Amino acid sequence: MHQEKIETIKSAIVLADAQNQDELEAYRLKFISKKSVVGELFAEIRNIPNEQKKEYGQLVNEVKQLADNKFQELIDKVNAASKKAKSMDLDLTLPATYIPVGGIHPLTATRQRIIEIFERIGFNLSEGPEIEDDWHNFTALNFPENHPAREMQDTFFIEKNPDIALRTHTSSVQVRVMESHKPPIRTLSPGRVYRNEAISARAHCIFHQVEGLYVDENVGFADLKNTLYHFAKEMFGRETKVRFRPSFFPFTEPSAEIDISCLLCGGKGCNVCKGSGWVEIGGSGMVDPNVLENCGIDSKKYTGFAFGMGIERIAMLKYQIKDLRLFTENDVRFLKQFRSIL
Ligand code: 2NL
Repeated sequence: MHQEKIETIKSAIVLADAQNQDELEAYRLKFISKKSVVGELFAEIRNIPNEQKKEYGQLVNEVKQLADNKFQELIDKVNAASKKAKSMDLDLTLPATYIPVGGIHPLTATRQRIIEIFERIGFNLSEGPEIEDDWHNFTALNFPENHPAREMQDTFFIEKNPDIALRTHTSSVQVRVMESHKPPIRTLSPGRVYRNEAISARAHCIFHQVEGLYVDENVGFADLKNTLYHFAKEMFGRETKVRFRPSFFPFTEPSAEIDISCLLCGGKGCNVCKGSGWVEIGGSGMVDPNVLENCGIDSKKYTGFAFGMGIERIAMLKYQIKDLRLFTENDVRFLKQFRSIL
C-alpha cells in the first residue's frame, strides 16, 4: 500500500515543473515542506511496524533525495529564465537614445547652392588638379612673364623650372576644358585654391572658388550680365540689384567686378558695405581672344564670357559671417548654427 503511494509521489516529482517563482513555491509546498506529501511519508514512520521501519525509511529517504534534487534543478531553471528576461527588458515607451546628428558645412551648402543655380541654366561641372603647371595656371591665361602672381610672394611653388605650383584659381580647370572640348562650352569649376597670404579675418592661404565659362558663337556681354543677374537674384533674393564696375584681369577684355546691392541695408549704406550700398561678389569679363587661341579655339568664330567668385565670400555675405577663419576652425558652436541650411 505504501509502496504504491511512494511510486505515485516519485512519478509526480519526476514530472513536476516550474516556470516562475509562484510555481516554485507550489512545488516546495507540495514536495519539500513539513506538510508536503513527502513530509507526510516521514510522519507515517511511527505507524509502521518495527520490522518494516528500516526498509520504509530507506524508501522515504530516496523520495526525499529525489524531491530535493528536483527542487534545486527547478530553482536553477527559474533563475536562469528570469536573468534572460531581465537582459531583454525593453520599454518601448521610453524616449529614444539621443544620437548627435551632424550638419552640412556652410561652405559646402553655399557651393551646392551655386552649382544648383548654374546647372539649371545649362552649365556642367568640371574639376581639375590642385597642383598645376605654369601653362594651365598662368601662361595660357595670358599672364605676362613678369606678373606678380608668378612670384613666390603670391604663389606656393612646388618646383621651379619648369614651374609647378598650387593653383591660384580654378581658371586652370577651364583651360583644360577648352583644350579638350569644342564649343559650345558651358562649365562651372568649383574647387580649392591657394595663395601665399597672411591669415586674417579677411584672407586665408587656402580658400574656395567657383568659376564659370561660356564659349559659343555670338556670346556677348549682355549674356554675361543676364547670367550673373539671374544668379544674384537666385542666390541672394528677388530684390537684389547688380552692378558691373570696369576692372582688369589678364585673361578677360573687357573686365568687370560684380557688385550686388548690400543685403543688410538694401543699399542705404551700413558697415557691411562701408556706407556705399554695394558689396563685391566676384570678377568677370569677355574671355581674351589670346586665351581662346591658346586653348585651341578659333577666336574669329567663337567668343565667351567668364566669371570667378570666392565661395567663402558668398557664404560670409549670405550668413553674415564676420571672420574667414571660422570656416576652418571647425568649432561646433559655429558649425551647429548651420545644421538646417540644406
Ligand atoms: C575673381 C575674378 C575671374 C575669370 C575669373 C576666366 C577663366 C578663363 C578665361 C577667362 Cl579660362 N576668365 N575666369 C574671369 C574673370 C574674373 O575671377 O575675382 N575671382 C574670385
